[in-house]
This record gives sequence, C-alpha cells and structure tokens, in this order.
Amino acid sequence: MEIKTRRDFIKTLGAGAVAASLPSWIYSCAPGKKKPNILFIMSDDHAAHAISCYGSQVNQTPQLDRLASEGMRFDNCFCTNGICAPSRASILTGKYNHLNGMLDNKLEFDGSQQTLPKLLKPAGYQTAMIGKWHLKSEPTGFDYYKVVPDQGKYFDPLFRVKGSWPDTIEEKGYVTDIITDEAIRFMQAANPEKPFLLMCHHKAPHRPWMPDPKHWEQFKDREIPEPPTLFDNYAGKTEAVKNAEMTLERHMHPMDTGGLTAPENLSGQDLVRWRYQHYMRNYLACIASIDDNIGRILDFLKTSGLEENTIVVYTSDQGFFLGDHGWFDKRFMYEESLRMPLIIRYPGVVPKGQVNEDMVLNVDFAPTFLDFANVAIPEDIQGESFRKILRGRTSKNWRQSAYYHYYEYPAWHMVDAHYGIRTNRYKLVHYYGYTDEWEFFDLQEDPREMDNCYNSPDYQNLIRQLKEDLYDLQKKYKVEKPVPKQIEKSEISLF
Ligand SMILES: [Ca+2]
Repeated sequence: MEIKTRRDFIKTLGAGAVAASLPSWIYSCAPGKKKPNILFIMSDDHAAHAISCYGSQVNQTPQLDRLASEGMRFDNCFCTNGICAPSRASILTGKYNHLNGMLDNKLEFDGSQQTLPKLLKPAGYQTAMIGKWHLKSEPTGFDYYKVVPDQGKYFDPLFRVKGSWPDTIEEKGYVTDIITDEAIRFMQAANPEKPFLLMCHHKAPHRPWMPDPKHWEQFKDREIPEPPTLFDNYAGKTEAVKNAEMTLERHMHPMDTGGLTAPENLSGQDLVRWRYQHYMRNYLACIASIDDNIGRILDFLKTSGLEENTIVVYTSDQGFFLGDHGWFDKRFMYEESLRMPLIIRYPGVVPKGQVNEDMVLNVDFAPTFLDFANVAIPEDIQGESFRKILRGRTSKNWRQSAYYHYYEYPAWHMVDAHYGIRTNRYKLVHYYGYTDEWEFFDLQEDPREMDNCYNSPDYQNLIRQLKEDLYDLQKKYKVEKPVPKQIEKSEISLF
C-alpha cells in the first residue's frame, strides 16, 4: 500500500500505534495534512498596481493571475517600513524594526536573533534562502543559501553560497531566470520525507531596471497609460513631501531610463511624460520576466507532485510609485508604496479565487507560517497569524488599524522620518525628523490622497481619536519615545 495520507498511514500501522510512532514533524494540526512546504517568493519593489489581477492599467501578469485564481489575493497587505532591508528583517523576525534592529538600509542585521527559519528547523523543516538577501551579515538559520551580494546584478550575477561566505561565484545569464533555476534545483534535491521553507527572493524589479532582451522587445515601443496623480503639485501637503527627491521631473537619473537622457528641448510636463514612458517600459519588462518565471515554478510544482502540499506565496518587500504623485521609488506611507501585493495558494486549505480586504502586515508572515507548521508562536513576535483568514474566516478581533514607521533620513530621496496609522478608512501620518508636520487622508472620499485634511474642522474630533489610537499602537509595539530625537534638515542633496 502506498502511503500518501495520514489515513493511509493509520490504516497501515493500526490506530493505536500511530501516536507513538509518528515523528513529531510529519503532521500539522490540519487533519490529513502533512506539514506543508512553504515556498515564499518575494520580488523587490513590485507594486500591486503592476499586477493585472490587482487591476493594473499598465501591464498583464497572467501567471500571477493564475496563482490568484487558485488561491487568495490580499488587497490590504501593508509593509511596516517601506524600504528593502527593513521589510526583509520584519518578514524574517515577525517584529517591527525598532526591535529587530534594521531601522534602515544602512544597518547590518544581527543574525544571532530569532528568525522564521530557525523556528522551523526543529520542526523538521529544510530551510533555504535564494536570491536577494540585502541584510549585509551572513544569512543564519538556513541549511542552504545562495544569495546575491547587496542589490545584485541583472546580468551574469554574482552569488555567495553557504560554506564559502563571503566569496562570490558568477553565474552566466539573467538574474530572474537564474534565481528561479536555483529555486527549482533546491526543491528537486530536497528530502521528500521532510517539509521545506524556501525563500526565493528576486532582485527584480529594483532600479536601475535592466530587462532581458526577450521582455524588452515586448515593451520597448509600448505606450504606458499615465496615472491620474502624475502631476500632483503637492498643494496642502507637507514640506517633507515637497522636499523629497524622488520626482520624475527633477530627480530621475538617466540610469532609470535605460541609460537614455531626455531630449534637451523637453521640460515640465513633457519631460515628466518622457521619463515616465522610458522608466516604466524598463520596469514592466523586468516584471514580465518575473511573471514568466512564476509560471515555470507553478508548472514545476504541478509536474513534480509538490503542488498539493506546498503553500505558495507571492509578495514584494513593499510597493512602488509608478509615477503616482509625480514620483518613482517608495518610502512614504502613501498607498502605492505602503501596499504589498500578497497572493497565497494552498490547495485544499485556502479557498480558490478569494479576495480578502483585511489588513495584514509583513510582520504577520512569520507567525502565519509557524501556525501552518504547527509550531508554537513565540510571545515576542509582534505580528499575528492570519491562518484563519486564509481559510476564509475573519475573526472579529482582527486588527482594525495598522502601524507604520519609516526612519531612513538623510538618505537617497531625502524622505523625512515618519510614522502613522492606517485604518480601513483613514490615514494619519506624522513627519517628525527635520519637520514636525501631519497629514490626514480620508481614503474613502480621497483614495488618491490628494487632499490633506489635517486642518479641516470637519475631522478634528476624528483626528484626536486617531492620535490616541496611534500612540496606543506605539505603546503596544514598544516604540520608544521620543522616536528618535529630531534631526537637522540635511543640506546634502543628491541632485
Ligand atoms: Ca524594495
């Protein structure tokens, strides 16, 4: 008799013998389910509004749509600090950055701390990390890793492999293809008797964007629809917003437009439009490669028989401004940057084709995976398991507000430090680094966040309450006050 399920196993052994004979790692608490494999695929700077199942106006992503049609799409998944390394640290630890130490991209991750792979290993998991790591210190807790140094390269990328840190080896080819090849290779070689956690982190579509020839061909002449807020003039917004160095008009570098410099006679809106078209073609072509490679992974899972017992996750470390508010890059707590795409498939457990609007955060990923692996969630993890939500049930006690905190100033793009609260309808943000300013948006009335209503008499009672809620969240998450001391406005400009 071929043993495929717990029921088969019980039939074979006789029920009385089962409890004593089962290795503890084999089964999760889901009846009849082996502990699931967890394939966590994360790209870098892939905004949800560049995925067609999220309603993208600028591209098609048939393979991500396929994944969403077979699983659950989350429309309100948010990062807790919208840049690369901090988001990765929060995903690994389930904690906000003031506790895991990665406040910004300049710091080095303390690899001695508790992380998701370290918690899964005693439960029998094989653990691997492939692709962009970006936390500077050597990865810990992984049986195997093969990571690109820093941001990595698009063509002929270098890798650091466990056992020979920090030496590098070069792999010939295009980075998104190679990371996918390596991920498939790991799954082929994994012990089928044990579950795995595979973190597959794409370098793409981080700037400077360098698509491969095949996908560039698809986008090189394409006219990309412009976002409605491309010419936001920031009226009524804060100095922190007006001073940021991430506008298409004044701060975009030729490396962002495929190495091309705009014609000299272009200025103002014409220049913005030219830059928008050129950078988006490159950005979207990089995403097209990711989408194709997601298809390769999904096909591999199907043909290898791994599909049924593998949780597949697709996300990005944070969102991105696709010309929204006249910007590129991320960092701000505005919707386009705050929102992470999140699609999860787990056949037989997560209902197919569902869309969920509950607020989930990157700090929730680790406890959710631990929950599915039937591993106790340590008390110091700040995120919450959304396993029930994935089964199609939202608890009445699920969070009604989310906390965000960005620290990196002065730095690239000169975005002032800020923290804020987002509820299902409202958002309140405090810029506190070199300024002391607030923004408030009613997302129902103003989903594009064009009208800062912080001083509007109509909202004063609500804003008072939201401030209380915001300070309560800081207390709950153990954010130290003052957070941190006010800093001088930098005279440094990168432009
Ligand atoms: Ca990123």
